[in-house]
Amino acid sequence: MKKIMVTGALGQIGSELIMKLRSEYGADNVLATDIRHVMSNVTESGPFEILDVTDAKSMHKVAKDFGADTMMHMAALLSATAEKNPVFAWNLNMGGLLNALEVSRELNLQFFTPSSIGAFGPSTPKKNTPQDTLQRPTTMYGVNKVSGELLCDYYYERFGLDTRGVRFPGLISNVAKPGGGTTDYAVDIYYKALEEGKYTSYIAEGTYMDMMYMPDALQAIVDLMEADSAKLKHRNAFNVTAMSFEPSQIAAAIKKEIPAFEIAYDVDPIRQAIADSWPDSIDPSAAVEEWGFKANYNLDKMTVDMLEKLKVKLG
Ligand code: AKB
Repeated sequence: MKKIMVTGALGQIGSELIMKLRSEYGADNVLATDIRHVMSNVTESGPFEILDVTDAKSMHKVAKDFGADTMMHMAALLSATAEKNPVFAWNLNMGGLLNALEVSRELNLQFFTPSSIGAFGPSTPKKNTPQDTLQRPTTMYGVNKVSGELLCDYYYERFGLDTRGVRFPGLISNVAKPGGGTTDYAVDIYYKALEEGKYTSYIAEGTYMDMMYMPDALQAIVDLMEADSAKLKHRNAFNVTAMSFEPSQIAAAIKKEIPAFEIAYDVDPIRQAIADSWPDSIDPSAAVEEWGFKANYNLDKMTVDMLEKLKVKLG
């Protein structure tokens, strides 16, 4: 049985990843770590440790004491927050990743970390963006993500560390809200649809971005980590996506369930500039070919499920 340590366990992905891993591999085999403790399913359903990922010594000790054989490094600042504080973002995103890779090398752990569509930039082909292409991002987050992809490849080539990763699109979930991302509008819109019947989007109509529903994202992580190493030609930064849409299309999908729903626009120039620098849609065929990536949710199916789950959550 695997012994998996997860950093950033109380974040948007971590909150659900921990529960999925605990149900697949056993609660005691999945150690959740985060810089803060907030009483939740994550902290109450299995082992939890406070950990600042910029503290390499503590990270080593926590991983060693737990007897980890796998590291999933999720702690990171998202794109819009990183743009507000680029030096802090560099230190946290790159420092945390380097520490997680070093600890994994020292203890010989299988390693996962997510990259993002943010690793692409304005000169990247915009439509059906290939797996291997031009990457000149113009955001601090993007610079971190490209550097991280290269660093993970380096640890595999140089030290034989079993590093694996995907480029996630915007992730939509009904458990923990994302914080400080550019694609967050596609989560907020569901909350506001139920709470107020309307939503004002900070992303302009016509701005396409890739998205994926959280259950598909979690399954992708498990499938990639379980994949036969010999079949992986790319190891890190696999393009994965389930759908590409722009704000009026998600609004139309919500309108099918809540006919009175209305969308308006009040564009935030910072997040709009980030979105404009990212692809409209990416090509996940390398992930499909090398480890059988598959997404089960399209926009309509996700919308029905999101609204159903959020109705219960919001009461
Ligand atoms: C963000 O918007 O920053 C993230 C991402 C696409 O990496 N959701």
